[in-house]
Amino acid sequence: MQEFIVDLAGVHDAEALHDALAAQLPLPEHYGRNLDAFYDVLTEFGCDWRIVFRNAGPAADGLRDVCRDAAEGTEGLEVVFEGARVKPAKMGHAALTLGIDSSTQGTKAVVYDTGEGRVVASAAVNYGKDLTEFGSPDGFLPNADPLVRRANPAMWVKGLELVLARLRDAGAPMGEIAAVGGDAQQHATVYLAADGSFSRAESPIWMDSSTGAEVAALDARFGEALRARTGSPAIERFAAAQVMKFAKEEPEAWTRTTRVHLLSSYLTSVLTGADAPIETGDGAGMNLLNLQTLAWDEDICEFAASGLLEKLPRIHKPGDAPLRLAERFAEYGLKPGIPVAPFTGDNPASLVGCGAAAPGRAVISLGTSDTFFAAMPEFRTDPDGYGHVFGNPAGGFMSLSCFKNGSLARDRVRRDCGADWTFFDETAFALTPSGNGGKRAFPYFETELTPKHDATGIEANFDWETAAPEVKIRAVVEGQIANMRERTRWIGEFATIHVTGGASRSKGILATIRDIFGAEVRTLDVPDSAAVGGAILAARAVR
Ligand code: XUL
Repeated sequence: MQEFIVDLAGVHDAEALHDALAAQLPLPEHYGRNLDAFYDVLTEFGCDWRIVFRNAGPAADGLRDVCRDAAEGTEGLEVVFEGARVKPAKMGHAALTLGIDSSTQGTKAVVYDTGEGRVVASAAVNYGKDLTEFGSPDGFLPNADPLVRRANPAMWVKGLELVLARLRDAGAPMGEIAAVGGDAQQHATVYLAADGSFSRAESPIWMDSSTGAEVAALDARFGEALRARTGSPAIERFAAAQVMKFAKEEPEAWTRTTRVHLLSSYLTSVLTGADAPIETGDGAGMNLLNLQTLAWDEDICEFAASGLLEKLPRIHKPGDAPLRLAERFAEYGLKPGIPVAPFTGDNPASLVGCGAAAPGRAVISLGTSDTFFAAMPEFRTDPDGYGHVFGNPAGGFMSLSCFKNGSLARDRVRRDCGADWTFFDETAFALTPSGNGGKRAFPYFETELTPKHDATGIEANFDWETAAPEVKIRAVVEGQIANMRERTRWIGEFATIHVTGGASRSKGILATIRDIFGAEVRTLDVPDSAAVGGAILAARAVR
């Protein structure tokens, strides 16, 4: 591996930025001196590069995004920005809040100026690159069984602490932060013993599909009632099935367990130094919460595992008194005692962060999972049983359909085709007609949720091996979006669709969404929409 240290001190505009890049990195002679060209260089030549950027200021904001996207899609490329980004805050700003997003592959934090509606400082931690001691390159522990996806819960605590340290060390105005909020990947469960230690060393995450037998048992016992009460039919990655499997397979550890948290409520507990409640938005993704009464469903709890009801946290209802930040976070410059809004799930937080908390706006988030969601004026479930109803942290409900083969699947196809991201995002679509002459393909590299499908690889209605790369790429993207269209009809029709997440940079994907949904497509200028949603929810906790 070749390592490059690139010093960006004194770089205040694009011209100086590209001068610094060209002077300190082995860029090709024809380097185009723009961020797209830099992205192409990284993805083409960077597979054994480690680049450390020092002293990156606001002029490098676009560079960070490009590097993050390139590193996500290029095996062997590592890019580090030392410290964290801090934009100068305007004088006289309204309250600052902190939003923390604990996602599948890392933790992000933003300091948000609620008066200006803008992020003034941010930091990120990538589990695969920054916390190598946890041996989880993609945010979960490698397992021979592709159905098993688990993570060491201590990694999430470390991610939280490191992201706060990075913000502090970069000079973010920690002492001025008035409240903290945030979110976590949905459905991960954390198990605690009476002394606060982990009674289950490996937490199942949303990608886990190893609970088929438990889902069948829940379905046989409750059938349609489960969907009517909890907003979803029995689902592999939801807490009811996860807990049931654990209690059955490790009865002693289950007996030692006194508390079952979602990752969101566990991180809230860490921040408050107390046993935190579950927020209803994320709590709705457990198959345990009755969404009409917002109380735990006693029958389902009892059926899932004996004693579960007593092991679940209390439920936080809108209007409940805010929680408070624990003393120990003074170490990061934060003021102990400031309000902490209970963390929600990443999708409910994105709904808020994208400005879609009021009904009428649909959001497609293209990330590790692709999700389609919208605020819901009234409680309604998916008749086909694939979609979910979660709580809307702003009040009421939200619908959500989740597709597990998202960005990682697209990247795999790109690499199989030997294509760079420009080819994948644009050229392939310029070379092929909309509709691809009827050629469609579906990527099943992970077991799929919507619709249920084993991890069988590519399924195409044409000869995949001999087809041209551009045909394969359009076939997969059109396959993904057409499937999304079919599976989300129950959510409603939308004249405008907002697209967020890393892959929203792709012109080809945006055009495909426009053509297949027959809707106007708008990209959101909110790169960290979940963390921003957490910060907005924190601001509400102050009022
Ligand atoms: C939603 C889901 C995923 C995770 C990703 O139900 O499982 O979108 O929340 O973090």
